Amino acid sequence: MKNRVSGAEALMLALKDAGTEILFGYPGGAALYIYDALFQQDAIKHILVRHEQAAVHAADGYARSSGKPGVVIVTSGPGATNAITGIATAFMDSIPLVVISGQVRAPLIGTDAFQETDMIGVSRPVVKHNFLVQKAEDIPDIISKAFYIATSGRPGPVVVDIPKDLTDSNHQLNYSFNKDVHIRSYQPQNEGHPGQIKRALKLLLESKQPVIYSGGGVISANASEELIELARILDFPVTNTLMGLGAYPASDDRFLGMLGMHGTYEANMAMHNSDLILAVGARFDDRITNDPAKFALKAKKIHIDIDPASIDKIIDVDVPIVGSTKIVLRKILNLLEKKKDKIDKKKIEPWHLKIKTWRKEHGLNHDLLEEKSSNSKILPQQVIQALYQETKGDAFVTSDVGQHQMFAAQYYKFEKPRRWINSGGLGTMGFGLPAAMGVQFAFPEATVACVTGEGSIQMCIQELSTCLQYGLPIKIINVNNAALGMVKQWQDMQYDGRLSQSTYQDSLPDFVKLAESYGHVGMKVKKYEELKSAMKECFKLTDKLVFLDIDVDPDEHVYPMLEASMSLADMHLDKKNKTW
Ligand SMILES: Cc1ncc(C[n+]2csc(CCOP(=O)(O)OP(=O)(O)O)c2C)c(N)n1
Ligand SMILES: [Mg+2]
Repeated sequence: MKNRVSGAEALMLALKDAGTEILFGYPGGAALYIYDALFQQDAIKHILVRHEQAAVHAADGYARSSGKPGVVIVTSGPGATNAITGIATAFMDSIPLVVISGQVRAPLIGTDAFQETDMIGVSRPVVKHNFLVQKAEDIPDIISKAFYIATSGRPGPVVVDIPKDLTDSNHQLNYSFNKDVHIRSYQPQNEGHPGQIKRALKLLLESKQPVIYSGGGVISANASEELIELARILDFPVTNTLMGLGAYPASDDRFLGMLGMHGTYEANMAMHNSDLILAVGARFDDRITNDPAKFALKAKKIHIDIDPASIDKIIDVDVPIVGSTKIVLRKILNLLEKKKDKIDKKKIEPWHLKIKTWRKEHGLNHDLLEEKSSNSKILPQQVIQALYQETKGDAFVTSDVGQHQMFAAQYYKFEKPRRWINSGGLGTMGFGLPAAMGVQFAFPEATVACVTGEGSIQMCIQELSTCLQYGLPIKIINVNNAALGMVKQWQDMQYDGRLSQSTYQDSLPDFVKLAESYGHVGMKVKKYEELKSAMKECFKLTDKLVFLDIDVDPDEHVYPMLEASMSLADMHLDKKNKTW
């Protein structure tokens, strides 16, 4: 290796030394020295997307599915601003990303130079941290720190903005890479306070009506095994947030399904009536609590979270434990091992019976797939059930945002973590397809399905071209209700059915032809009778991208649905019935 390298070469070496195997990006003026250095190496593969937003979502899908940080490179100005939605999406869901943005030459910064945007300023509210590189010699250290910050503590996106002149061949530096990062002002607490853990244990052993409420923090810390062990030892029911699905196997009897805005009746009722909530890697956001002043008033609360800022932010808790969900759960398990005689599963039995009654009364109908409607229209829930059946519950499923996302969360039973990939916090339409690309790059042999809507898919449809270039056999399941369904549902329910700008007046494209023009296979399904066979045919084409465009009943709503500003027990159960 050359001793003296340029900033661009140092960047490539540092990315490689930080473990990068794949980069998602799009070139432009301010990044051209970097792209030139990329051209002259073969350690890192680069994926050329068709829009920078998609580069970030793809890196994000790669990170969510593999657990490794996603890496992105974009140019300055419009390249950088196009990346912002993707960065904000990752930030809201605590996904580790390192995003390199080119910047105008250092002497031009602040002069409104061509393609200049203050990326540090623009990205600040939606990153965990950002760096403006000031000297070429700093590049290796900054990259090392960026990966450390992105992946440690509560993970998140880190932006590294690099002025073009620092990557040219005039600046030569001696390259070395320091993996042992130490930042005095940033030291995540992983261990959990032993005193609080003991207090938590006492509450866990006393409770008669407990619920484990677990979220994305269990998945990001790979703590699923510990969660399952704890629930089984204590015989506690478990509910997952939208971000936490898969952390606890959906087929287990103790699983209540998702909670919150479109959570199951039994999950929301169990939370509302519980005497103890063990929150693990979940953050009590508004889609979960409904009115915080009415949230689970009878329950004591234990909150395990890596981010101290999450604790007491929305709901005051009795026992706060700042630490890695994996480490803290393991410590609780170790203590329980010595107190096995104190575990009294009998006293929880009536609670399990109560939950069973709730499930019986208003639980999700898992036999829908077998029920033909009188008009042969396909229900969106049936699409998800057919997908589940065809993939045997073992696919990676990405989704976009809207009704189809909620139906997927409710009806695809996730057994493993990192299989359900969706934009929970920001709710970004356009996420599904590029995220699926990232997943497919992380797992080239795996079955990857993107559940989407005709609205969302059009927000990053250009990525069909990227899929052709790299031969990605993604299965796009377009739940086509010819409307911005979730918007329409709200307008139906809260705005007297005035459908303001939520339908397209017959202007949708022919998705079959569209898929074909991009070089893929397109299939249309209109009738219930065709659904299962079409799904089968779609997944048989293992080496092809298939766009399955399925017309569904446009009048279907997602239920249960919480009534705003009330409690978790105040749900619309269908178009006519509600709980209050
Ligand atoms: C980028 C973006 N713009 C707007 C919204 C608001 N929004 C939420 S759901 C939705 C409708 C989505 O329509 P579609 O993808 O067809 O899904 P459906 O609800 O019909 O299943 C809209 C517009 C959003 N979440 N993201
Ligand atoms: Mg739609």
